[in-house]
Amino acid sequence: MTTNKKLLAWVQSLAQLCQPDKVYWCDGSDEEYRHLLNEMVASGAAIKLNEEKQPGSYYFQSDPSDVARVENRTFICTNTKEEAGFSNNWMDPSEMKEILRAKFKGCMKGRTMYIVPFSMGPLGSNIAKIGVEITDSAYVVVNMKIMTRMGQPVLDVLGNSNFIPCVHSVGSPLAEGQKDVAWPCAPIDDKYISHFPETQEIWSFGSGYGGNALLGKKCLALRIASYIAKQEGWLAEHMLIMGITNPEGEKKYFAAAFPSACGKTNLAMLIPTIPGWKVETVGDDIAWMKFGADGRLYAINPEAGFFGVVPMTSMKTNSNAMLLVKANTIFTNVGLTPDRDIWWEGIGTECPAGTVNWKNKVHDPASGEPVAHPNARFTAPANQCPVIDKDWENPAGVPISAFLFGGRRPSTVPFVYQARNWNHGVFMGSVVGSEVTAATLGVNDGVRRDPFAMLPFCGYNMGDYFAHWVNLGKNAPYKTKLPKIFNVNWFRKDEKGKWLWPGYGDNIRVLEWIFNACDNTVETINTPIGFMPNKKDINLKGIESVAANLDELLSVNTEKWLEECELIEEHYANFGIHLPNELAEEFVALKNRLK
Ligand code: GTP
Ligand code: SPV
Ligand code: MN
Repeated sequence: MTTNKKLLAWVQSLAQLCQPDKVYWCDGSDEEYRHLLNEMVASGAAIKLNEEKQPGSYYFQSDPSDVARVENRTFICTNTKEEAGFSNNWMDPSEMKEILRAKFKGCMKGRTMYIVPFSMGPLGSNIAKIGVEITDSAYVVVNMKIMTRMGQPVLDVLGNSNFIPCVHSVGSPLAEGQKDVAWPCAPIDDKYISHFPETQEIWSFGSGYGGNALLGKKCLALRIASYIAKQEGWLAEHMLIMGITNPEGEKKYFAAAFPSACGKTNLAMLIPTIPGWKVETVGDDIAWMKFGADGRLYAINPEAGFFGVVPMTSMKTNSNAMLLVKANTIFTNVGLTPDRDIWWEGIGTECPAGTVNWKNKVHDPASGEPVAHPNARFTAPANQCPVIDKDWENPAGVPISAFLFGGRRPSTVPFVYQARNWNHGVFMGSVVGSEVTAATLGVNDGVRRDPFAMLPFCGYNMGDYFAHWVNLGKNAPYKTKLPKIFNVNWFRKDEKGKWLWPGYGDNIRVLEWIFNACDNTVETINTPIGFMPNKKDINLKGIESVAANLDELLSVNTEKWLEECELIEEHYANFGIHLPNELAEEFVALKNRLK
């Protein structure tokens, strides 16, 4: 319960607007969680998985049209289009409010309105932010229970203070006596994932999936938070946070920005294939960072759970993720076996006959259709991760030694290189590109630029965001304590399309080099694109056959890089006067070094 007047008045006005049958305040208890899931099992929206194989776990299939974030239906509503920048869909705030008022009017008829108070970041931490999500989806409530700190304890901490209002509806009201479907949602053109950075509000209509609906994640912790962070001088980034300990017992923390479905969760939980090294997980998707009193940059994971890509996860590629999801996990859009267990492509076992695919049809191997949707996800509590870092909930955060940028680049980009200095590192982040993945709908194939992996998540003009990064370096209390910046690429392929690098646990071999480069204990080669390793310093013990690929993995092909520069030119042209001079200068310097 709460006596927060603003909150009470807001809930009342939304109940009037949305006209739900019931209003329910979530307390965040385990009983409530079970109860909601039992209700969804009873209604046919969920299936309880085999208790022996997947204790406490549930299975959902989404509507086939509602399987990922929808970038063309995601809006940043700033006062001017210029403030949103070329990379965001812009709409005038009052125009959008008018559309939303019409959409939300009566949109919860026949449904329950759930009030979900949540904290991004440890409860009561001064870095944390409190939001309240209003939703008509019980699926969203149980996911928010895993992904955030949620319920009455949040209201207790909130007291009479301000919160970030987040309104969500699946956009599918029920007429009198109308039977619900398993996954209600609105048609694609009727979805509105809208953000009002200046007034710090989120309104999401028509989707029940992932970042469209779990509003603490991409909407609050990235789009709204990036806007706040710019004003207040900190960073809200699409980055994993990992602890890495060398055989001598020295520990560092790295934060890495890769676009969606490019390996953050896997890197955060990596199982080293070389002896003596240890990796521990702080977060797998989002990092909020501020300078500490000692001048170092400290990061917290604002989330409390992992919403991870399922396909290709196996005991071989990532046993930590497999152990993480062994119990108390929600699976969305994977396959369901006849004995109510789960199955997906790359799980490492044969698909049992009679397995039902994510579209609820018995799988026909001859059809060529996948069993799991490529963006099928698990939702699992972070504290179930076998390698969760002891400081993952430390409100002060963990000190970051290195930033890693990367994406899926089959050619051109070597598998590791280091920035020459801070601004060069910001330049590297600003030109990150990747092959398009299944994490988003409606984007054409090919390499797309996804600066800092933030293209779909920056709540304001991306050129100003680059300037914020440049300024952060300029104004850092101690320049020498800034994280070093690297670019990595696990996704190089040969002409036949085969991976040149084994990836996953073997990525520790690259992290080892980065760890040593942070301490300047390894010699580097000065190349036109940045500092690179000597071949001998990449530890290939146990994977000697890869040695033949190392030249290719570490090659800087001038011709290809000049082509890359043409693409960067096109990319940079989008920013107009918002492109910081420092980055334009870095680009000129790169071209000169390549000549
Ligand atoms: P989001 O949750 O969408 O932000 O994705 P993510 O960046 O956390 O990516 P994730 O770790 O879930 O990996 C996405 C896909 O890439 C999965 O199918 C992984 O199996 C695959 N993948 C991850 N790491 C590697 C790697 O080192 N090499 C190769 N070849 N594939 C990888
Ligand atoms: C991503 O796409 O980067 C995700 C999944 O982490 S979602 O929460 O749907 O945005
Ligand atoms: Mn992500």
